[in-house]
Amino acid sequence: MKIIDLRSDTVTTPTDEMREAMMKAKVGDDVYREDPTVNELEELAAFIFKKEAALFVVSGTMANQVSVMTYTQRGDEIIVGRNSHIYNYEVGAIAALSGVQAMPINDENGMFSLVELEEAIRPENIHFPRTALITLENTHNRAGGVALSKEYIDEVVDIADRHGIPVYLDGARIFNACVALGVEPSKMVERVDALMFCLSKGLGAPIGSVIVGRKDFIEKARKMRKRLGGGMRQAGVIAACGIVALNKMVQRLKEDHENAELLANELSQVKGIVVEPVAVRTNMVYFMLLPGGIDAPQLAKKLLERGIKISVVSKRRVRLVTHKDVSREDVIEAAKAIKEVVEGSWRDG
Ligand code: TLP
Repeated sequence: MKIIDLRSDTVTTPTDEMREAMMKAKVGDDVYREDPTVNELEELAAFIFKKEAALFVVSGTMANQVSVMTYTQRGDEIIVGRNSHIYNYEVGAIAALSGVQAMPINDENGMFSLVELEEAIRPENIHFPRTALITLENTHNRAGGVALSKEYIDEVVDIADRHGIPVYLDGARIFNACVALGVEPSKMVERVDALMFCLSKGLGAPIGSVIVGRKDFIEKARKMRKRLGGGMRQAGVIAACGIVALNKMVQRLKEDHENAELLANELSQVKGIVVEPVAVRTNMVYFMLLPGGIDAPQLAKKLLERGIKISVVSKRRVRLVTHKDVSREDVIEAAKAIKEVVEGSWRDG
């Protein structure tokens, strides 16, 4: 049976060009910094974002955690969005690994209220932890894959600067944001201290994320990566796919965005579904299933019987993600199947 997998863009498989690049990659021991392909990927990433240096890591989660470890000391506090990946989907790692606590603030549309942000920063007081870091996420996954503007990011940095606090961006899908908004990646992150982006999501590489920032920060992060057991050896074989991802796979993200828009439009006409609106859509569609009809786990089960995979976020909330391995036709087919199952459940119920 043909499978249409809309659970995540993490399910993408490497292109033929990536497989070829893997086979031909020049390699060395990256802990000695002797892997030419890893070095090339890191230099390319630093160049794209116009930052001093970069560090290749195995996953987005490792990138976020290495960065938090590098910026903080035990007992510090970091400001995170209530719906952010760092706070929700990393197994409590900021507490477990860095020994820091979270100050979660509202990020309903992917953005903090600037007033709330400034109030969340701890003043000097013998009782208080130090606010060591402010984290942002762009695109913001749980807020609907919404792309946040450079202007908003800069406003956050203005506040952070006033208090001398670094800003770190979880840019797992930063290229989606840049393509959707037509902004150069280096412009978008011009004022953040550091960021990470993922190669293994919409860009289609099988493994890997890259942290980008100042040279001294990246040097410390390299040591933290080693501490976590993330020092790799002949990693050029995977870095080679990352180079193809950066050179060849960024511009095509707009197809994913068009497919997501199409999906959102089709689903918004289905009885029993409320598609969540976003200011700037990228490659995600979140929707709610109204009480009275089928719920999200049941919908996932019924669709699976037809070869369609979706993400259940909660009992009535669903996420669909478009990516290079789903076509426009697949999206139309999935929307049709969802309509049949959901509207059918209202008739049957
Ligand atoms: N997100 C995954 C799941 O973990 C939810 C997905 O399917 O979307 N930052 C953001 C904003 C992310 O969305 C993700 C992955 C990560 C970090 C972590 O990346 P990985 O999975 O490589 O550790």
